[in-house]
Amino acid sequence: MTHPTIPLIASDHHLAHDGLIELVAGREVPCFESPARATAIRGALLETGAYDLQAPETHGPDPIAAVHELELIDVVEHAWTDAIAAGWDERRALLPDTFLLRAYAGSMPLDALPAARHLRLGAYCFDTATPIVGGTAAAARAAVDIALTAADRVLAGAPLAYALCRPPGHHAGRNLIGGYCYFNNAAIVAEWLVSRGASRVAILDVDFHHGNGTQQIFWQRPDVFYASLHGDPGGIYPYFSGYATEVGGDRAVGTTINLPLPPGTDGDGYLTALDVALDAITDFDPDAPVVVSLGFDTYHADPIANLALHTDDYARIGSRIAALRRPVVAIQEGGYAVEALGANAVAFLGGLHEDLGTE
Ligand code: SP5
Ligand code: ZN
Repeated sequence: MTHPTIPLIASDHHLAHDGLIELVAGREVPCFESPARATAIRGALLETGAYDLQAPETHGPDPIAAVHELELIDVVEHAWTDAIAAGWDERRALLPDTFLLRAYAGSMPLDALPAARHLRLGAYCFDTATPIVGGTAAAARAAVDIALTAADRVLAGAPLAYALCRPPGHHAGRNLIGGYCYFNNAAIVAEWLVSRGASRVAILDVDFHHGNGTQQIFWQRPDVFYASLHGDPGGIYPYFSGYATEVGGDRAVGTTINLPLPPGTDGDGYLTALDVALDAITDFDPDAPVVVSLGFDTYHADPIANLALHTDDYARIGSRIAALRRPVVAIQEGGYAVEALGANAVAFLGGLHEDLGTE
């Protein structure tokens, strides 16, 4: 059995999405989502000799607009330049400060917004941890192209391609940014696969956090299955979604499955829940590559999480996903224990690729 190299799609555009801070309970801290994360993963994968580093191909704005509202794209693209034009210091990252909550609107339509897009941020962003700097929009666009290029490689016959996306995407909704996410890379790939002729696409989300954005985007879509394993939102960000009772909208009941995990869940416990998700995907029977939203924040030493996975568990998770016997587009989401990210990516993708084989 031969093992050709695995496409590793990456670019340096993310490096300028830097200098970011976030507010955690009102305290300003360096953003956990840092350029060093991607640098570590890329270095470790290339060191194995098993990966073929490729630049993303430009896919233009249409695939993004197929998933996100134009007004949200406009805010991501222009909040920074509008803030600078208004005199804000360009050495500091931009965060929203006033949020348009459901409770603010009540039954009022409230459809007027400030012309300056930095002043609209709180109508589109749901947390204080999704900062914008000068390089953010270009990095977010590049991450989409990275994900779409990986999907193209799998459509062209590769059993596996890895998209080293930064910023991540699964918290971004149709008209919403948050959780370090601006454009939903995995959702854009799923919609891309549909546009390429798929009638059933499955997304498996193994990031530690619930992918609220992905779930929202496909809530009423019977043709896109969403399965997520994550820390129990009863105590874990994003708090307001990811409960087991959420199973899809009235037009898509059963095509969303949420598997919240208790604190301290280890590799064995994780694999038990993963099997539930994988069986559901097998039953759904996608006719396109499986889209994996891949986070390593399930790691025991992750600074913002509470599960207990170790590096060898990622190899087991990868080979269990390979047992689906379906091609995989793996899209990087979170994971903040920078010193372990490289080894965890090598373990996961190695286990997945080895057991996927090449037919
Ligand atoms: C893509 C992704 O993984 N996004 C996660 C966003 C999480 N942001 C909220 C972090 C809350 C951090 N709580 C810190 C506890 C520090 N000990
Ligand atoms: Zn996460």
